[in-house]
Amino acid sequence: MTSDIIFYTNPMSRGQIIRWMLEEVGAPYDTEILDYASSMKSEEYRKINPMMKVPAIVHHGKVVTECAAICAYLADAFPEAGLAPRDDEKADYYRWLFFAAGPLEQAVTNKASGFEPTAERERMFGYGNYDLAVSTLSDHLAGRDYVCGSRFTAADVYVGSAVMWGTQFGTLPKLDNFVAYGERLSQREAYKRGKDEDNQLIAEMQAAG
Ligand SMILES: N[C@@H](CCC(=O)N[C@@H](CS)C(=O)NCC(=O)O)C(=O)O
Repeated sequence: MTSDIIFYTNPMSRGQIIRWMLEEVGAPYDTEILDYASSMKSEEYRKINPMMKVPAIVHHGKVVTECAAICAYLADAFPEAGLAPRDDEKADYYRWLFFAAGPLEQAVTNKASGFEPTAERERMFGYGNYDLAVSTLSDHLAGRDYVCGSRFTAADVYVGSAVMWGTQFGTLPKLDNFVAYGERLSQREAYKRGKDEDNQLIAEMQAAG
């Protein structure tokens, strides 16, 4: 181990979000690649994440799991990167970070799994219905470059990943606001570095069979 951060991931996972965030932060990190069937289910890893899922980070001996939490944690832990919210950005930052991790993710994964609540049941689902959750985020992005307005923050790594992932895989509609936001974010050098690294790891894994 050569750095203060250990990053547990698989290149074909939500770990891509955290690699992007780590690249944005610019702090050195050691990567541990876990295999879905074996090392992710090992006793050793279960001590880090009892959910047996990636990603996770260990920083100064503390474990952080959940992509949205890791993004917010890293923004706070490395303030020099300027990705934590200013006071006037906190309302949007927390609101949309939690919106994407909760209601939006549930709306997307439920729909992709072929499940949608009946109109009578919508009130007990945090997202109400898929169309409402999607249009609510799209409307927020209208006329602004980033979640908090004109400045990129850690919230954009998480919300942006959800938007880019969803529009790419067809679980979110290619609305103009989503497409423009995704194009803006994908120009970032840290995003490209993270993507290149994960793509290279995927190619190596596939070559190794
Ligand atoms: N809520 C978690 C989701 C993590 C998650 O579901 N990761 C998937 C990969 S994208 C995983 O590790 N799946 C392995 C499994 O459940 O066996 C987060 O935001 O980090």
